[in-house]
Amino acid sequence: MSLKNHRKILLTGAAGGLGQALRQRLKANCEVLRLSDRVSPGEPAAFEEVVLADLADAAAVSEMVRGVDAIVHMGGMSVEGPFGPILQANILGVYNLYEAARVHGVKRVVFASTNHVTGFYRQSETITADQPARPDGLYGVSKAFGEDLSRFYFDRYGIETACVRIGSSFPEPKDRRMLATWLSFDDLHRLITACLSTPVLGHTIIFGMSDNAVTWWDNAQARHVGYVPQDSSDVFRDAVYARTAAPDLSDPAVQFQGGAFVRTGPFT
Ligand code: 15L
Repeated sequence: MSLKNHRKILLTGAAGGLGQALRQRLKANCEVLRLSDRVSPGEPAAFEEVVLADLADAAAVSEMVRGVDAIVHMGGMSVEGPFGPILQANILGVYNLYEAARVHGVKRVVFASTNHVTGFYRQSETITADQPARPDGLYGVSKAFGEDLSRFYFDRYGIETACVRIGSSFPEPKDRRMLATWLSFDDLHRLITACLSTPVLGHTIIFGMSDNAVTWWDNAQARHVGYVPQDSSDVFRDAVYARTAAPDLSDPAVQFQGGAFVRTGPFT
């Protein structure tokens, strides 16, 4: 099956951790991959082009988006921090992105949301995408804004978006919590590919996780995306247990899905 459903795809946040992991993999999805970030993602390969932009700069974002067929938006703040930078990158930035998508006629976006939109649900709960947001910090609140904004742009302008509530996307799960939240880089790419290629995406929220035995998230409402994970944290389970201490059940980071994010801050 050809994965090349789009001629030119924009990857924002291309210099970041997940951007770098996706850069090679997204080659399979397009003829031309446009890379963007505030800082250089490095020399472009033959199939790549680079357009640098600060997400808070509307004119720069417009040029970044002009001429692409789909957007994989991994840019912005990806951890908790002071409200100023979150406001610029994740709130103003995502507004600038959707305005540019509207103006330039881009019809499909994969938006990197986060599990921290629902971080204050308990680790003993299994939640679905239609349960209310319970952000565990300003970062989670900003991603909840992006989810709502993208729904508005779908309802009013028909721009389809998959909001991918990424769990923990690293080479391996680092701790016991990540046995539930882990998303391998290959599964992240499979998930984005599914979002880019499913015939009708609509506006969809999907939890970004591999096929982990322990999970807190139910993706039944996103079956139409066609994402079938092929990796699992289970193969790391014994090693993770061997190198980590038994959890303190009175610790909020152990009680809530957001882990340590629930006790981060305050920021000034
Ligand atoms: C996130 O949203 C962060 O970007 C990432 O660094 C991890 O901390 C991840 O969540 C997580 O919840 O493990």
